[in-house]
Amino acid sequence: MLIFHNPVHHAHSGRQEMYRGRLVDCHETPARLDYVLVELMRRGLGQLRLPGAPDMGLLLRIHDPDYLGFLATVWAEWLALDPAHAALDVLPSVWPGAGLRRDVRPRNLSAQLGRYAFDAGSPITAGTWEAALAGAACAIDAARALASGARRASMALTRPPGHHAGSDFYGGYCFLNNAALAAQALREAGATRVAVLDVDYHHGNGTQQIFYERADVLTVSIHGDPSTEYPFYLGYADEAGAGAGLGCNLNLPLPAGSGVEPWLAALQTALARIRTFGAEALVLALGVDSFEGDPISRFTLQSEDFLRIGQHVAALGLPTVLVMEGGYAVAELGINVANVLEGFTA
Ligand code: Q9C
Ligand code: ZN
Repeated sequence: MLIFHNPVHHAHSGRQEMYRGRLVDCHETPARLDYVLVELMRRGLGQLRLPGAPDMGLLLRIHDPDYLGFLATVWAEWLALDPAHAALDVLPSVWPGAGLRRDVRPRNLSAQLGRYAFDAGSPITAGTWEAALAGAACAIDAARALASGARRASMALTRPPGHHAGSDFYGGYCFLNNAALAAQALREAGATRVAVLDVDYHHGNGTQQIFYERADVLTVSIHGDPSTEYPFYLGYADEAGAGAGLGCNLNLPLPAGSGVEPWLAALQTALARIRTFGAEALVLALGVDSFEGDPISRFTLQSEDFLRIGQHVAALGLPTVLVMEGGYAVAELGINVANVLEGFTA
């Protein structure tokens, strides 16, 4: 398996996220990817590749131009406000939420942050854009590596993650939707129908939004019930897609505390839908925060269970792009991700 890894992911390193009235240390850290890379190499599970330049045309078919312009310039704007900002991260503190919803575009930077961010947990740092852009290139290149038909699977090993980012918004530690970019690249390389299977603990709200009205990309997500779990406002079972995309979104929420049995039952439901959809290629949005030891999530999967996930997904027999998403039990992260790859390739 070719593994496109993000060589500049360290450039994105948030300090703190807002949680229950405090700024707490970020969970989404550079060390995460280092652990995965070390374990994959230790087990000989793939060949590393560097991404090429990002295809901005493809990025613009998934993300809004104003949003990309904002991400590209926000750090410079932040510094222009005050040179002392160099030592601080950018976090929003005001939103066009309850009572303020109107389609205006204020010049003020705080106001712009509130338009594009949906939480105060996703700090932007000096290297966020550079890291996210290189990650997008990993996802696109991983998809194109399959399109040649020579290989069964490839991986985009990157951070920041992507599945919470939509066409024109960020949040949940995500800025560019790597899985959506991979799916779009597969479509443009000739796959008539593509499925995105999101197994991260959190609902893939960004991917859902991007493809919600499209019939050519099926989005399926297995996640903690949003009535108690982040991102709370989307991820319910009745969100089925709209317009031409009606029936092409499947949410499989499970109660917090669920273990591997209901999880694997949901996976079988997901795989059956992907088969009836007639997907010709698959993107696996691979978060391993369903692990019992995850500090911010509440499923109870064990490290061995990730082998089975890899085996079941491989049984679809589809060309597959694995895209790294969440997982915050840093010490076990490499083992859990490597187990998925090992199960997949077994
Ligand atoms: N202090 C991904 O897994 N914060 N994003 C939860 C914890 C948001 C997770 C509160 C979690 C986002 C890609
Ligand atoms: Zn997650």
